[in-house]
Amino acid sequence: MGKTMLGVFFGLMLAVGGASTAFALQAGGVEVGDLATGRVVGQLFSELDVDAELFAVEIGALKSWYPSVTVIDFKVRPGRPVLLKVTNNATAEHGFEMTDATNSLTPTVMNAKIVLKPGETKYIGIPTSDMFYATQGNTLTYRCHLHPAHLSGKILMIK
Ligand SMILES: [Cu+2]
Repeated sequence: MGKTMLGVFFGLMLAVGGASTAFALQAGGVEVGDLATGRVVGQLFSELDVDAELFAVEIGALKSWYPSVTVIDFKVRPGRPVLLKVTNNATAEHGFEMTDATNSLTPTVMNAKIVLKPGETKYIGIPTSDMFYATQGNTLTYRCHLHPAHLSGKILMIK
């Protein structure tokens, strides 16, 4: 019910904003949770397919999100929400922050941000509307906001 109201609200915002603001659609639908209980736009995470698995890894002194590039092809993919599985395979806490680097300073940008304990796994559900309308280009970047030297990664979207 709450989600439906939110959808109606954003729909109205878009209608009122019209063509004057190309990116008027708010990115409000991103949800972080566990596989068993998480849901996004009314759909349980457990009923969705995982689009990508991402891992925080430490290789000696090197900290990285792996893999560094993930491609999601929306031309062949059904129109369900995107589900990412993020796991910290390292021995220290690491952050996961995903956003659109091109317009990361605008309030409407798509943003998902969590901190993972060592060994912890979380799921991130993203409505496809957020992937399409809250990003300017075809690239989303994910990085660790706890460690500036921690190597980042990208999701490339084929729209
Ligand atoms: Cu880190």
